[in-house]
Amino acid sequence: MKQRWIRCLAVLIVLVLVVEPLEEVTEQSVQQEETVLVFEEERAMDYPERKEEFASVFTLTSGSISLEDTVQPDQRTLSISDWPDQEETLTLASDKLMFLQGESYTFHCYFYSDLAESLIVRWGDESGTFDQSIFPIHNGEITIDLRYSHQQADTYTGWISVEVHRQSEVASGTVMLSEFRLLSSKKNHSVRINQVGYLPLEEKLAIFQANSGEIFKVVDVENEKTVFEGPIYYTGYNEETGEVNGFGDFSALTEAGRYRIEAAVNGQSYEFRIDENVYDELLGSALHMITLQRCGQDLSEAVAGIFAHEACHDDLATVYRGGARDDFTGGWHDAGDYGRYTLTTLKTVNDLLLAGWLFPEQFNDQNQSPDSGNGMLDVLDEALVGLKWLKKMQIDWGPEYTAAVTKNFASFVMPDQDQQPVFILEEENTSTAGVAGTFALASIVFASIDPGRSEELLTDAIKAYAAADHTDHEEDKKNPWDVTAGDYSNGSALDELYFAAAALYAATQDLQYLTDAAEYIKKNPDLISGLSYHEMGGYGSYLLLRFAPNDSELKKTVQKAFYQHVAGLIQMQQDNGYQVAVNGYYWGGNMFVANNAMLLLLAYDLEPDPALLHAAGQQLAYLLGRNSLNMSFVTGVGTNYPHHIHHRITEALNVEMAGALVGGPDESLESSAPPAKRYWDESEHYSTNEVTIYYNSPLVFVLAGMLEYHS
Ligand code: 9MR
Ligand code: ZN
Repeated sequence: MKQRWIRCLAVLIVLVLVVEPLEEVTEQSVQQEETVLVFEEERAMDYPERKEEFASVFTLTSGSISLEDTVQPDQRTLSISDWPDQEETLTLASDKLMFLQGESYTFHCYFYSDLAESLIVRWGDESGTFDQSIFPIHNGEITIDLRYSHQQADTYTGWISVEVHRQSEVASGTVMLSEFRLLSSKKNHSVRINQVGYLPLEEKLAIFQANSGEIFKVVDVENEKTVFEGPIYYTGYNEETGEVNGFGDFSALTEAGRYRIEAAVNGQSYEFRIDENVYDELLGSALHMITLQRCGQDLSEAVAGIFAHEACHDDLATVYRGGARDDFTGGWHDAGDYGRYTLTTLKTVNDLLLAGWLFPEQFNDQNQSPDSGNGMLDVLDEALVGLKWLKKMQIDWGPEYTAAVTKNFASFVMPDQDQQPVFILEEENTSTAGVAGTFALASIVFASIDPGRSEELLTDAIKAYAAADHTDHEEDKKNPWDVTAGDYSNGSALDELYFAAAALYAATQDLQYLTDAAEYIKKNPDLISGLSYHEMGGYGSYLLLRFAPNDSELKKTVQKAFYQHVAGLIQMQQDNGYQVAVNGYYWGGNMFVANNAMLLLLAYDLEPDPALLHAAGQQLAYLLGRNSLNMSFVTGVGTNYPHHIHHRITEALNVEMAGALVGGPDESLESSAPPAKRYWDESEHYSTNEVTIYYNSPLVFVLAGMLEYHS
């Protein structure tokens, strides 16, 4: 926390604003707010640092005018010794304000001067002035209550300025301003929180998106009582969102209940809950989303409800090269399309296996997945769907085919209506090495549950590993010319090979695999942390750190790099206005937010440092609504969530599905909005609004981990 304070003190542009959250702003309510919220004596003592910043939020431009500028908490005095040119003006301006469309703002200020003729207050943004008002002052004082109604689109670079014009006869004297307030007219919901809610013991942060005063309060919505008050720590201008962000910490509030947050101009947050069970239902629906992606089996109404359909893609498929026909049914539809891809299936299986292995308690009778009657946890049962298909995709002597796709994406029909023939695309090193890792991991997870299966998995893993060409294949195999289905690029197979070697070591304790793993790391030290379909090193590192002997050089190397990487994530998070470690805003970026959370939890599993757990929770909070879009990126949960996902089944049926994580903002989309806000809840925007099995699988892991570690 200390670190955060220091960071906050460094913030330059801070304007204290006060909100009137419950009613329209009138002069009377302005008066009330002044005494109630910000400038009460005790407040000043509680938050002295913020007070110092207060009057300095207006930047002064004075040209050739000689003056002394005294800044006090709620007062600014300009003692002017020489104002040579009457044409020249003194300007106080505050920028980086956020004006929201349809919102009204009131600027309040007390002003005294013995040399000013008039004041001009302007509102504007980088494109120019929106509105301006002139106040004659002529040697005296004035209290300004100026209202401005913002009808343009939201602005991220708004400003307000006060221009002082000199009287003709006087060239020296005083200008004094105090009681600055900027008030918003109505209650908006711009305080950002995790809309799904918080576990009682979770670290709880709210994010503020405008210069907005010193404190926030948490109100119990049952009785409208304020149950918590805390300071807002400003983190400065956030280029990604175009906002001045700050955060408030209300972790100390642990009592179950329904709450909202209120703060100055920011208004308030949506209602949220604090409860032990806030994530239970979501964990169920996030896993069930993957169940609903199953291919090649009847999904009965009992299992799938309105999403029920008959077995799809259940004919024999044709191996693209060679033309052999065989049974490649099963697995999951990847995403909004009906393709089935090895790499994304591997990632999904890994995440489900790890969730079931590390957090078995969280999956007992918890969700609506079908019971295969094998006595297995539902999450492992779901992993088996992927594993069985991966086995079908393995060529006898070890290599793994890469995809089962139709030549063109299906039209927007239910999967059992998609009659195009399925083709099996060529084996590839990344897929083969990846499947070796995943099968080896599965053999460990199933060792005590189903020893027979575990042994088989290990045999197939060893076979795949032996078949994987142990060189780095940089170039990807692209789809054949006549196949326009999804094309997952991978790059290097080194990370899959590293994962495979680590997992095989963990499964067999054969030291040769450790030696191999060390070789791969040597070739590329950066491969230790990935948890995606194209970078699988993180799975390997977790297994190595868990199973390799302490005196192994490799373990020491990996440990250092791995913990450096997670420390970097925590740093990235603390430097971000939304307290989220986000590597960028691009197609499927939310997967990386979820993966970062997963990696932090894996690190926490190995070394229970609370900072790791807190950081993981902040990632989840971002996904569930605490972001600049004020949007839960998971369908059906929170207050404001996507309604138009890119997903053939839901589009064909014209219904919504719960528990699916969308891709999130994509800065490559053309827009004047800042990168973090380039998101559209429209089904044709597949880069922002598609859902996939492998965005959801880390979400399943993270929800289960949060529940496990906070109970
Ligand atoms: O091909 C897409 C790739 O460039 C993206 O980085 C990736 C993000 O997850 O998604 C790929 O696109 C789709 C794939 O080709 C077919 N299934 C759905 C995928 C997700 O939108
Ligand atoms: Zn299918």
